[in-house]
Amino acid sequence: MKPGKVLTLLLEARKRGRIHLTLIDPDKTSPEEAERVAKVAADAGSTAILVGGSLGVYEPQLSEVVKAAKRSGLPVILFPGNLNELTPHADAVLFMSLVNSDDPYYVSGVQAQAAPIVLRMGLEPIPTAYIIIGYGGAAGYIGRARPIPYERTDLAVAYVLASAMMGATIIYLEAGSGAPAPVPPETVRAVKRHLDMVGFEGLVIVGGGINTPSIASEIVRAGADGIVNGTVTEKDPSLLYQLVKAVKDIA
Ligand code: 1GP
Repeated sequence: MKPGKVLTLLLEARKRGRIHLTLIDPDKTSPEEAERVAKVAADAGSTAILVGGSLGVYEPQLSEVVKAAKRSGLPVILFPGNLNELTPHADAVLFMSLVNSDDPYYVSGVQAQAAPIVLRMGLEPIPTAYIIIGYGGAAGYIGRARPIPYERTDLAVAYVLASAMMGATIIYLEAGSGAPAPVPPETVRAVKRHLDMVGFEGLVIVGGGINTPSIASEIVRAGADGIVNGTVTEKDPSLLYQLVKAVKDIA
């Protein structure tokens, strides 16, 4: 599949530096709040807005949040927890397979349900492998993941390599929203080293529990192309300034 507009934009942004993604959960954020947060994100230098959540999202509210976030001028990418999280108002969708789920529904079942809808909506699908490590949070629980233990870098590498070999363009390493510990930097380092061996040309994005500039910078130094911030965005969007800076300061 030829890279679409939004994926191209992310890949181009990566050539200039690291990527920062601001996550807005429509279950916890009103459209007014989403507009405010997205504007702060744009001003802080975040690369794009992700919109999605694991629970409580329904389409009319999702569409309003997406439309509001788009007023920031940043691309808005859906980060769906299920079939109910699609709207034609977004610019693209992380078309994800939860690779280490024990339930085939989350690996390829919901994708078959979603594909014709994504096509009809004219949404750009960004092929994404979603791999849950450690804590897992709501995404891990709902998605029936068998989270890879934090210390089992070898298992993370195996899932990542398989994802690259199956054609993922984004590999999203997820510790779970609000994770007490993020994906370990050594895992990110090992993942990156192995992806280089197979000539992976996509992006490694890391999320979950990256709550401080020093953790963000450590993860990016380990080789992540970008990070995602959800919880801190909900608590205090002004923290995005330091987080984006920490990410972009790394060459
Ligand atoms: C969750 O990776 C994202 O899916 C972000 O996690 O809420 O912990 O920032 P946090």
